Amino acid sequence: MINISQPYYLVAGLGASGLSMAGFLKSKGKKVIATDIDASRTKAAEELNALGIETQIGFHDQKTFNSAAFIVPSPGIPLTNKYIKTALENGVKLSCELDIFSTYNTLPIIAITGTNGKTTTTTLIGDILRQCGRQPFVGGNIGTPLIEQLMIKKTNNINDIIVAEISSFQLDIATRFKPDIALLLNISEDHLDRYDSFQDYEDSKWSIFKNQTSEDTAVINAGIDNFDIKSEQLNSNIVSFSSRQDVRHTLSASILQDSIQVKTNTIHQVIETGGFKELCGVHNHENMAAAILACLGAGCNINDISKGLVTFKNLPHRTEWVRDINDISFYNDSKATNTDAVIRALDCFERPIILILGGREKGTDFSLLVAVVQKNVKAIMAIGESKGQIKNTFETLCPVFETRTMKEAVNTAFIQATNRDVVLLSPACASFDMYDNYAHRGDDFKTHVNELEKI
Ligand code: UMA
Repeated sequence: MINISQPYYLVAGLGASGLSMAGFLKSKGKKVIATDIDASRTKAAEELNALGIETQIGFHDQKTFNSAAFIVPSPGIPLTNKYIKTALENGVKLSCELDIFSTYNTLPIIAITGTNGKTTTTTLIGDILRQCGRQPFVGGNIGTPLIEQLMIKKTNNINDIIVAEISSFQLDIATRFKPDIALLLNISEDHLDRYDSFQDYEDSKWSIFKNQTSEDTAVINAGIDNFDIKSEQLNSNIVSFSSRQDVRHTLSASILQDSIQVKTNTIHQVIETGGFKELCGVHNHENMAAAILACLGAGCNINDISKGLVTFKNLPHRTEWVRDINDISFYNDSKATNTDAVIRALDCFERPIILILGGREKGTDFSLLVAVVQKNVKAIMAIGESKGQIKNTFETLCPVFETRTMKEAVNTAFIQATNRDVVLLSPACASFDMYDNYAHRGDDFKTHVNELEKI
């Protein structure tokens, strides 16, 4: 029987984020109750029970929500959730990871948001900072909750800066989050199953700057729609980058065909991009430009930054080369869960592409891919729940094969491929119809590619 006589924090959702949060709040002497709708989360519950935290697992109880002092929802639970909505209507207060983190954190923060490239840029900034002799904590939406940094024992805590990947879900309910340096990489259609309109999603992304003052830095892609209007409303010190030649704003970094030109008050440097195999395509050069400007803002010198760029190893599942068989190259881009990410991956190749596309769509408009498919996709292997939709959209442009499994998709792609083709898994969809997550999907792709026999 849950004891609701004392004021308590209700932590809703016991994934990575909720689990850390419940433990942290308890360590701060708060009364905490934790709940998860999934009955299989018993291990998480046992962990919390051992800390003296009461749990409700396998169900949510409206009474427990209504009687809380604060609800701390996991980022994956929208505020339209009926238990949360009713409790808020009854006057219960909302809190969240970013606000609680902001209350206790004392380190400078570099925060990265955008629709695509967040994880690559976050990792790149972490690597460059290490090259510059800093000790970053790299976390947030990338996987390790920020709260974990607050739980590191003082004696072991060597971190001197936070590098945080931030999602729109996290930003939506944050009120106090104030990064010293905030990056907005790009905005394109995504998560339209969660937002009422694209404008709501855009507003969420721009809100990363809302608490910044002129002491703080905003690193923004000036090629983003409405950049001029939106950036004028900010109090931040703005530095911008762009690969588009038509932007009016004075840029601190311009992305040209084979180089990035960095121009600040003190620096005028040209960084050649031709040799960066791990970061192919214009989108990755934009990520590099953003990372360079953020690291300059954090006090790194340009030579150390250049060294960090050269030694950078990208993460798996992001246009990751898997194998060549008879000049046919296989790439795993399972992390591409929206159409813009697919456009970016296709941009890396000048060779004909056989594209493996599909999965669980999120309000996805596949017609956004028509132009790029017309340009250099020679066949599509459609997988998952959205395969019918994919066939309808593309069958007049190129052959579309509806395949039942990843193995069938890989094998059929291999049969269709001729020399110099690229077989690219870049699904534009979430993986949850067939897999636990995008990494599981990417690993499955790699397994079947590695099983292919040379002809
Ligand atoms: N749950 C309930 N009630 C509900 C719905 C869900 O109890 O009504 C429970 C589920 O049963 C589950 C838990 O909530 O146990 C899941 O919470 P969550 O989806 O927030 O997942 P976490 O494991 O806490 O992971 C979250 C981020 N997830 C999302 O934003 C969806 C992770 O980002 C992040 O790495 C992690 O916190 C640490 O900060 C992932 C993600 O997909 C990578 N992010 C989206 C993206 O990048 O597009 C935004």
